[in-house]
Amino acid sequence: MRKAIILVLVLILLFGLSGCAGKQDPAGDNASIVVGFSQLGAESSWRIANTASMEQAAKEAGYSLMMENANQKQEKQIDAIRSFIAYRVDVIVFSPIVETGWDNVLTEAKQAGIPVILMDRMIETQDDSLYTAYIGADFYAEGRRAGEYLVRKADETGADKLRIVEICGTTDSTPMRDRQRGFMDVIGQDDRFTVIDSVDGDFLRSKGEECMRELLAKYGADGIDVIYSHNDSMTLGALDVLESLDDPAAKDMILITVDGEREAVDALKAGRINCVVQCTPHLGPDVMKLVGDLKDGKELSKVNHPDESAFTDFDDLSDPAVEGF
Ligand code: GYE
Repeated sequence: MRKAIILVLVLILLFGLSGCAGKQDPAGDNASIVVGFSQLGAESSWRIANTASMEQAAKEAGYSLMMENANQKQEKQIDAIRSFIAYRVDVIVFSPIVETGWDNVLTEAKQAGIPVILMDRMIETQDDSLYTAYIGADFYAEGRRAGEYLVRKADETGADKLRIVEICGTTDSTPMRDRQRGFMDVIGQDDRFTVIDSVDGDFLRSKGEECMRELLAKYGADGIDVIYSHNDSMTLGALDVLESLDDPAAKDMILITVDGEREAVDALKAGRINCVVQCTPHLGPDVMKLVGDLKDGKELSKVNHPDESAFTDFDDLSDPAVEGF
């Protein structure tokens, strides 16, 4: 009899404890999964929303996220990845600031048997086995969308000579390279369009402002018809400068931007920007899904792109679906 009572007590205790553990940790064994995440910086609203998305999604999935922010320095990202390897995290997720220079550190991760997911930006390498999967936008398609908008604008307004200035994102980063390539592939052979200058704005609002000042000093507002800027932060910086001028030519410029943050979409609605090509920063849930698939031993598709489109002044901008992040 005593034995039976003890057994019942032990069972109650065991079930009680596991019940408690279940309540405190709804994700169960996910909590033991450590994801090392090297974010490249905090250069734009896109990046800040992307970091928040990663943090939120990791929390919801119940994974432990070990995050390092590299403040736009490749060496810092390499150090962070090395520290994740030393810590023996389960998965490394990173957003490479530029495309080249990763082979050594990723070979170290591979030798340590730690899978690597590239988030947002790509790397250039001869050895595709250095990363397990890529999740991020199709930047080439984004560049094409920007070009297609401009072609339509020229068709509809009958413009036959448009002088374009391009404000580029971080040199040698995937979005910079591919947004440029996609755009040029659409407009490059059409003689209505000439890119008169292409400058580096490093994806920063302050630099967008600086670039605009320099471009205006060089060409004057009436020497520029179109601004194609690789992200909203730089566009908004350029717009601040344009709007501080009391010059109708500055107001007439066609502005094409990429990302889709709220301030840019609001500026589109207010008629101050003409086209916003979307690029979603909300990649966290998809990244955590890949981490889960890895944990379950599933095969991952190598390249994963979210669905994206563009908002333009040809659209019905009162549609509630037209909103920024
Ligand atoms: O467009 C820009 C950010 O890599 C897609 O980086 C990202 C880009 C984004 O700084 O705003």
